[in-house]
Amino acid sequence: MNTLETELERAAAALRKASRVAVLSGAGASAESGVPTFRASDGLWEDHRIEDVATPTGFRRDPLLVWRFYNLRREAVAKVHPNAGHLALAEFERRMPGRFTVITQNIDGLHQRAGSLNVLELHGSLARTRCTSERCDTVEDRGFEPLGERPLCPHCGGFLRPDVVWFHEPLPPVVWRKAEKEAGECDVLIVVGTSAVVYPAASIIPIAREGNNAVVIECNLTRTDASGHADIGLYGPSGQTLPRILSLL
Ligand code: BJW
Repeated sequence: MNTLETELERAAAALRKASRVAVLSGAGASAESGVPTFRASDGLWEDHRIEDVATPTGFRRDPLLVWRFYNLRREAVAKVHPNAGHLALAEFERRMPGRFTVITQNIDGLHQRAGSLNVLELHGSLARTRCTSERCDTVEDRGFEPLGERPLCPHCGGFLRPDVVWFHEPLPPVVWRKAEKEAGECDVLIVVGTSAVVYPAASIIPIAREGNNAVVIECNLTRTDASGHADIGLYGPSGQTLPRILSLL
């Protein structure tokens, strides 16, 4: 088994040679900012049933409960800041503009707040609302202003929902097509802070391998479902490992 030092050197060598780099990030990328992950023992799915708060059926059944869940998360995210891992990824992009893409499952906007420009949000955004009335369907960025228990559309009075992707819902098609393209064309894929159990997001990893035979670098606290596809494993907090790769470039 290689040491962390060796793996960092190998990651830096792969990145030095790369012409296109993509990142697949998950909740662990924001953990050091104080945003809870989903599947940890103290994670969001410990206290909430997925079917209640993260499915269209749950929302139809009890929209107040779902809005309470998302409003609490909106308030919490408004108070946190990007961590050293987010900042390192933004710096990578500055060093290879137009050739670096962050494909994120996160809805917290922290990559963008760290300065990343080319960000594809697979699962939507905590800041945005979407009108559930088919005739309206307006999507708006409401930032982190308080939204109330059952917010209504300012344009048509219809019920609003968070503009996020719940289980059994399709990913936004344009975003997904761009993500597939970036993954298929990259020569390095950095997989940061995801358990890689949720699809189709997790299929970005085989897409990158099969597309351009990308070198896959996993940055996580532990091995995951992605580890079998990874060429390089950087096991430790991504707020530490990502800046260390940067310092070797
Ligand atoms: C650190 C760290 C540190 C900690 N440093 N690391 C194919 C196979 C099997 C199932 C399916 C399939 N295709 C579809 C499915 C069904 C389903 C699915 O995937 N189910 C599986 C769970 C079995 N997928 C869907 O339903 C998707 N839709 C779909 O497929 O639609 C098809 C369709 C087509 C046409 C019409 C209709 C439908 C949608 C999935 C949506 C997922 N949504 C959520 C909620 C989003 C909104 C919100 O945030 O509230 O997305 S669920 C939740 O999981 C959230 C996350 O983005 C996602 C992934 O979680 P993530 O980020 O990996 O977090 P964790 O907690 O799991 O992991 C954290 C990791 O960080 C851990 O590994 C830690 O070790 C690590 N970590 N600290 C580095 N400091």
